[in-house]
Amino acid sequence: MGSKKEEVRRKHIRLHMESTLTARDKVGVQDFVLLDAYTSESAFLDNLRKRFSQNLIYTYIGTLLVSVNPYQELGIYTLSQMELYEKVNFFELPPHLYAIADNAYRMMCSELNNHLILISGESGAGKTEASKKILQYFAMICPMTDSLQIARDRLLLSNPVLEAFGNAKTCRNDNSSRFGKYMDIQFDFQGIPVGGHIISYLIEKSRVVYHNQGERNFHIFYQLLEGGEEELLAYLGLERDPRLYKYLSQGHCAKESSINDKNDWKTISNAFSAIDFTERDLENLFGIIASVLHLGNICFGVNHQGCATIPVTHEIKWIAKLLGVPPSVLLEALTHRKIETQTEEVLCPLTLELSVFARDAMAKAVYGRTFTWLVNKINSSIVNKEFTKKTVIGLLDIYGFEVFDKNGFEQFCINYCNEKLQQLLIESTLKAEQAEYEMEGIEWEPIHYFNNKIICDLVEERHKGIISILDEECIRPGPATDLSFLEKLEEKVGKHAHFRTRRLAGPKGRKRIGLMEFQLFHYAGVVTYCTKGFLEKNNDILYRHLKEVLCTSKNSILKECFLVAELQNRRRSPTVGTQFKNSLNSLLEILISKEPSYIRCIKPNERKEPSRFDDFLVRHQIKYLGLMEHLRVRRAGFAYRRKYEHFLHRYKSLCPDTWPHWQGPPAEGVERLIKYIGYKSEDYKLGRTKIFIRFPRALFATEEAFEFRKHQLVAKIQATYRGCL
Ligand code: AOV
Ligand code: MG
Repeated sequence: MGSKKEEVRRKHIRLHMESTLTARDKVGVQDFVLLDAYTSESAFLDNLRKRFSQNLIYTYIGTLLVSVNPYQELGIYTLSQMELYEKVNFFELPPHLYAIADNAYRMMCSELNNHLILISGESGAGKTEASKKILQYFAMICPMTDSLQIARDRLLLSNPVLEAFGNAKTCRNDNSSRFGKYMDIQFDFQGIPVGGHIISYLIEKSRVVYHNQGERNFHIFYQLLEGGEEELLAYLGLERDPRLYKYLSQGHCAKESSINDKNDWKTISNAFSAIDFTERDLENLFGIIASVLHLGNICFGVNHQGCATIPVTHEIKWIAKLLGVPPSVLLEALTHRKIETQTEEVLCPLTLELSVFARDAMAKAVYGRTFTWLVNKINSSIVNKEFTKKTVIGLLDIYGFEVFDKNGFEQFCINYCNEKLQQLLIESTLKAEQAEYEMEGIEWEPIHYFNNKIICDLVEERHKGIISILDEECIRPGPATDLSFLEKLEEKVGKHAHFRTRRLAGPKGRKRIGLMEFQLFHYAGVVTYCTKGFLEKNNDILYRHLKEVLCTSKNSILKECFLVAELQNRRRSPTVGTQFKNSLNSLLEILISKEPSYIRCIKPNERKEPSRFDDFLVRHQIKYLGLMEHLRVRRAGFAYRRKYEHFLHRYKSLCPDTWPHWQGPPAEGVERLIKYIGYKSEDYKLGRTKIFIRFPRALFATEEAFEFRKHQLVAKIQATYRGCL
């Protein structure tokens, strides 16, 4: 393997030393910094297209990796590819995810600090796939002991389980993440992966009870029906055909050719046993999943007083059995509400509409809390408490920016989350770059970029932002509605440059915004949101009566999810919007504290097809991802930087003054060395602690010279050795 690896490296370096147009014409440049017309968006797009057509999906901008979803297996994630990238410098091999992963890992090992790989891009751009591949890379490449193999396997197997419960087919992605996931991979001082920890963010609960045409509910429902053993389905009272369940069939695509539910069921069944789920856990877990399906099939009737009834109790019986609650109490809680007066509790019958609402709220609450339980359970299986001295690499894989024909509260939250990440990326890359030049005393002219803080503020600012306005409407006494919320928005943020409602609609002929809609001018484009359901989803109310029933459940998972203490606490819990805002701000604190690497994913076409590169779509993403600004910063600045000691240590053999030893200060040694090998003055700058190299080409040349020299030296040593014999 060693010599093959050397050969590939050298071939690569030689290829990129080539400045002939023919070579570039064919495969483009591997680093956008090398583009001659680096300020031209068209040149950027051309380069990306050229490489994509050669199945070269990765390109660097300095150390940031741009990835284009190939929508096909390219054979670039094999074990031999992993070995190729192991312990190799960034620029010595073609761009790859593995290079980013390896670099973060080596830095973590040598500097003993925490790292982060931040993957972003819109829905379907390839974030989840990238994060899985990085995890696999660490699992295969890092050193391992027998006793820690279990920890590694659990880490890998937690993925399919979480995807089954947290991912679903949407119009944009057949395996769309419907929750945010931040995972710390923990390493010991030797760089052995010893465990992990996952934090999940806002699962899209509403999907349990409703999804759009062409979409599906969470994968797990279909996997259970398709793959579950006969006895299991009989125990759960389920039929195999998903079309028999109302919660599964609204999208009219329960069976999807790109998804193999049966195989996926096998994968998660194996995973469950590896991550310590007992028979009892699974019985309870699938009891809950089945109950949700039964809940969806409850048919309500109306009695002559206009109140809801449940004429057929088939489903109620099954739910009661699976959740361990008395059927009569459950039936009552689904059709009545308890109203507390000062002296007594009164049962008040619900209308049909309110009963449906109560039923759906129960399904969402049960699923949402079970998902949280699942994450906790996985954490208890993968966290390693024995190792106190740990460093971590964090992996963030969160739902990407989304625009559908109809966008609701969920898209509002998802897109707000993407605004926050964009802000982090802009601030940390552009600001960090600037700070480093300043610290090193290197002159530099700041590059202007769009700072989306203004949009984040519009959404989250205390007392003034959209979330605060929504919260105010949710607690306001009196009849607040989705329309009154919209009116409040108009009143309070109507004049904001990134907000528009129907009253401020554009010139005639432009598509008008509907009665219940508002638009946000996101960094990634304009999105029209329908306020219908905003209040209800933000409030996320589960009637007390139903909560009481769930608190008495004999299902041990539900017992952990619904605690009696919650009933005693009369304080209003924070709204969904505010909780999400707070959890995002904590996430940002976690991210900021780590050394980041960035992967920006691009979706090449809307049809999920291989080899199709839609210029318009890609250009749009280049724009909003801020890739041109990033490139300009990199170009105006310096593509590579090395500490004097490291640079000297590697290349000292190239100069008689520094070889075999340099006794003076490293900075002086580097200066002698680069003068000797002929760096031009415009190629580099010398900072306080580092050498900054403007273009990778200079470094490639040095690397090539180093390789040549190494072989010379080896040959010399061998000759001397032979002479001695
Ligand atoms: P996402 O995570 O960015 O969307 P995924 O990672 O789920 O997108 O990718 C979508 C689909 O594209 C995958 O299911 C694969 O079929 C294909 N794909 C992505 N990356 C690759 C790759 N490197 N090689 C081959 N196929 C790939 V979302 O979760 O919707 O924001 O919420
Ligand atoms: Mg995803």
